[in-house]
Amino acid sequence: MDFGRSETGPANSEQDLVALKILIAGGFGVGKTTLVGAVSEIRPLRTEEALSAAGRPVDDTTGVEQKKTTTVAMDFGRITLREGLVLYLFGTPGQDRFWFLWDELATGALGAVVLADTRRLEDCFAAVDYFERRGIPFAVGVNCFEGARTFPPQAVRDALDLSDSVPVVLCDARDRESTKEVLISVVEHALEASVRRRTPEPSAP
Ligand SMILES: Nc1nc2c(ncn2[C@@H]2O[C@H](COP(=O)(O)OP(=O)(O)OP(=O)(O)O)[C@@H](O)[C@H]2O)c(=O)[nH]1
Ligand SMILES: [Mg+2]
Repeated sequence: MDFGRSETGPANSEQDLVALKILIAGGFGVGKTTLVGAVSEIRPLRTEEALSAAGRPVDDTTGVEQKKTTTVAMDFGRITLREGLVLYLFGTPGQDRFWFLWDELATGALGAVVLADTRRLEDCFAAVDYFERRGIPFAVGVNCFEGARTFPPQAVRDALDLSDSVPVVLCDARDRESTKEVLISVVEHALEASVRRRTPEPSAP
């Protein structure tokens, strides 16, 4: 699948369609599949498998005890942010044993959402690190589970040692409007980053 600006052909020649690829990443059980399902306008593709007794020692469901399945390849969904601007959402698997899929999923991505749960913030360190190292712009969506203490975005930014330009947005992964806010913030952030990259630094006098 190609992403970016594409000509839509003679029927729609005045209008370009922009399709952007966004990854939804973060630790195990943080709500990635829930987010893609909540916001997608098509029936999301899911690759869920039941959590088994064999995986219990490594699949820590503390805080999400109702969780019965886990993503083993990817989630896929689509949302039209406005006419002519479509986001294709790719949810990553959350467990370390599926890291080998990330490079494939990240190819061609404009940006990423790193979902975080403040009860287990350390679970998203690896995702933050992954996108920082590759220079892929990302926003942090703090999925506010009931019963979890709410921290202001600045406290999460400090705890994750993020630069001031990285958006940190409180959200509810089950709520369409709330997750749309996170997606808009990552698209804006990624577009600003791409403009910055293309604008040459003014040369010293
Ligand atoms: N209360 C509450 N529950 C949530 C929220 N988001 C997700 N859940 C629940 O938390 C569990 C985990 O959600 P998933 O969407 O499967 O998480 P995931 O990040 O895709 O998990 P993996 O793919 O296994 O890493 C599910 O039981 C959801 O119903 C939320 O915002 N609030
Ligand atoms: Mg999942």
